[in-house]
Amino acid sequence: MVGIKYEDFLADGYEPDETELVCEFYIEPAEGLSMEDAAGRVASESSNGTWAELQVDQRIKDMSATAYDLDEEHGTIKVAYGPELFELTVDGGDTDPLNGTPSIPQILSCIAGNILGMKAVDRIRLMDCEWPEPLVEPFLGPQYGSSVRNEIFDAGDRPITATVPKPKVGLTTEQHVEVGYEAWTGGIDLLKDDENLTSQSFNRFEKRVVESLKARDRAEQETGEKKSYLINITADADTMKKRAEFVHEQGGEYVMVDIITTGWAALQTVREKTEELGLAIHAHRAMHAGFDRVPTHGVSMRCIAQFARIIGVDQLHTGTANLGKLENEDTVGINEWMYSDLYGKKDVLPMASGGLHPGLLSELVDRVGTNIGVQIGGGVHGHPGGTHDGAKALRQAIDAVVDGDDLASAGQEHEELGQALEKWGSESPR
Ligand code: RUB
Ligand code: CA
Repeated sequence: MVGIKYEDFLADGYEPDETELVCEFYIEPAEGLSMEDAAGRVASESSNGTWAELQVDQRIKDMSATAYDLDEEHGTIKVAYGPELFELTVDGGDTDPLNGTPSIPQILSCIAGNILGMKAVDRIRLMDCEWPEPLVEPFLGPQYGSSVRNEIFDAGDRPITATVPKPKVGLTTEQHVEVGYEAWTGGIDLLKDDENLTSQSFNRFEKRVVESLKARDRAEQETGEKKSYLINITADADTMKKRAEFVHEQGGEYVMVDIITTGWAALQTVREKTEELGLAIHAHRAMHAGFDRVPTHGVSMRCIAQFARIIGVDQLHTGTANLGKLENEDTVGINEWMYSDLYGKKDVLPMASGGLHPGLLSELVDRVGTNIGVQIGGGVHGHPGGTHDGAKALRQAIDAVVDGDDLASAGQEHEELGQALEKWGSESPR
């Protein structure tokens, strides 16, 4: 038997092998503790150690995580976790509920579990992960990814556009459908339910799906363009499966899930279901800021985006590169990660949303490019001419930006865009 205590979880100059999950943490050791003291505690508590020294056999000791690359100046450490710490499929075979099913919840209970509340660190943030192939491979990953721009729409090289009716809750089904129809016929690709609209008394899910998809069909016929609807199925996992089936039966192409509030386990369940049904998943990240807003603590949006991609959402809100109304963490870096190679898994289409309007789109595309979705609520429905004109203005702005025209001259050519620019200029709202 050998002892394992906090110091045993540190290895200067450690070089992880390709099967290990490497996590980068920012840490602020508590008063009286060194960086080494804190790093050893983080690696220990997130793998197989605890505050008391344990006597274990060598096999167990070999499973311990290893903290290394301590950087006092930037407050960062790396911790490497071996594959035995995680649940994989048995012998690389199919998932098996009783024996081996890949699980983001189980991974997070290690790498972002108790350690976030340890007294040994005043602050700790999971900043980034380097994922080994054996851990990623058993997950489905995205079914479409950014190819939805051309598999579901014929968007060419332009961002796809979406709008969420405002007010976000309160509209009756009829009012909601009417807003959708106006938006689609004005030139928008996607109608989107808002994050807190599911099936309240004033706008039930079943009727909204049926009526909205009828309006979608009319809008498609009138415009000759492909239109779709991001239908919020957020609920408990069983209900989401039933709602996804209903969307499919009614001819929908997408479901929308509030991935943080519903949870990673439920998202995995939905992802399995959408594989069977061929539906794309639009991921809304409401509540992410509870984890990632304080830059020195919690779990970064970059990591949240990684979990979402590994499970397999097709579109994810990643911010607006600091334009608009909400705080953003490194949208550009997160988007690059979402497009990057991940053992053959599909990419994810980043959605820019939150306080956008047509006057911001030129700058947005400069910052994040055109392989994105642009989602605008107030900046469409608050147009002086209403939703239909707001939708036209959004489309005019997108087309102008993609053609390399400057927005001001496009605004002189197109009345609706001109009105939007006059109303909102090119400033971000607060
Ligand atoms: C946008 C909206 C979106 C959030 C999401 O409305 O309600 O749900 O902005 O933000 P509006 P994020 O266009 O009126 O601001 O993409 O940052 O998660
Ligand atoms: Ca919203």
